[in-house]
Amino acid sequence: MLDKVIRMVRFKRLSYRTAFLTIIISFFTCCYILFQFINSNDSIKRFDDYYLTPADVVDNKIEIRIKPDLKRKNDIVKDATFFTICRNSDLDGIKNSIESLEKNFNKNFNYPWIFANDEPFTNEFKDKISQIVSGDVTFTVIPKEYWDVPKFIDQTFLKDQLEQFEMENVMYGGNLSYRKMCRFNSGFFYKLKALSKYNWYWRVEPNVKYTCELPEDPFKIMVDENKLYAFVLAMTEDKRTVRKLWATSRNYFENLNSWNNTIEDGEIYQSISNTSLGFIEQNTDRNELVRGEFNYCHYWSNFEIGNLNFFRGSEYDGYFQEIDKTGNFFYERWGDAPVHTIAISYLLAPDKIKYFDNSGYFHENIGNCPRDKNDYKDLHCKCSKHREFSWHRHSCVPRWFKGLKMDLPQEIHW
Ligand SMILES: Nc1nc2c(ncn2[C@@H]2O[C@H](COP(=O)(O)OP(=O)(O)O)[C@@H](O)[C@H]2O)c(=O)[nH]1
Ligand SMILES: [Mg+2]
Repeated sequence: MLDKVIRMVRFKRLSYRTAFLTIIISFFTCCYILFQFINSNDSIKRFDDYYLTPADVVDNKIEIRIKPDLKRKNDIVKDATFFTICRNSDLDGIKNSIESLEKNFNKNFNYPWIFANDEPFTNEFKDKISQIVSGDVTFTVIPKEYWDVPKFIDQTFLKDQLEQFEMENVMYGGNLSYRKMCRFNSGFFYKLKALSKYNWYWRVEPNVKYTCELPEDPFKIMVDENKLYAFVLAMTEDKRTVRKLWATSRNYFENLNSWNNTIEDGEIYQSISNTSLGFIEQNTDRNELVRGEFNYCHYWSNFEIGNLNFFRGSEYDGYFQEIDKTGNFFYERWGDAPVHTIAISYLLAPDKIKYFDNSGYFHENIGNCPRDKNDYKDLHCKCSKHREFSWHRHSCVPRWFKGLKMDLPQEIHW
């Protein structure tokens, strides 16, 4: 009898131990399954990593969030990306831009997106953006060497200039960070490590709208048509911000070995082949190309699709480095749009430049809205035709067609 009791107690102890072990194992198994489930739902993997750090910069922290299960089309352009520079405070504005671009284009193509900022993006920014982009996303901090006021700048003169520009009511006249941004977009964005494996960028700013469907892939169009730069809108720059830009730029380009132009300033001339100077040297009133006269027209750079290797090349980058030495990105307020435009006009023939019509693209209230009612309907546009700017009298788009001898769109009689 005693024997029987002892055996029962032993057996029960064994059962308690087994039960205890079973509960522990089940608990950890459940945790593991739950973890896997949450992760698969999120489908975003996170890499906090310092990588590809070049020797000359110290703080280009890059974070990439990959969508591992993404199945992309075969005929996309592999080395193309959206590119945005913005601040943490631009979160709502950039969300609007992303949502309209994803809805009207990228949901079918899943191109990646690179975000750059002069200070680290907050977790809130990164998390919210990762949720609404359909492709992989990279966040990078702009190295100080690409952003800060360089040592050769005369701080006292700069302060006076900011006050002077402010007094003259120049837009962003007294704003130092705007100048840093314009200088970065002129001479540094294409050097970012986060962009190093790409050859094509499509610039997107906060608070822009894509109001029509884009059925065709603009990156693919660029590659197939052998283009290097694309624009949607063009207008004239405030002369006060680029007082010395034209003379400085001409001096650089016309001293390049390859440049041998014999036309005198003030002469009316035919387009010089291999340039698209006809766009910016065209006289505004008479529609003639007048040597040496800058009409202040520029491709509006808040939208641009460009070939990064063009910008990385020695002709463009050499140009930037030369004009940067004047300090006039700071003392004046040289914008990246006229800087890009002047370089493109000197370095690219008209057939390398693409004008995207019927894109439905809007920056704030100015944009391009299809004029033809069938296009408007077929592309499911939601833009106001009254705000269509391309053929407005202040637009430089007509001058681009005229100056570069391009065929006007069918319905336009200019
Ligand atoms: N990170 C960062 N981005 C900036 C700064 N200033 C402007 N930007 C970005 O630069 C681009 C142009 O600026 P925006 O204010 O839209 O200029 P506007 O279009 O000329 O009126 C936008 O993508 C802005 O988000 C800045 O100080 N820091
Ligand atoms: Mg803007």
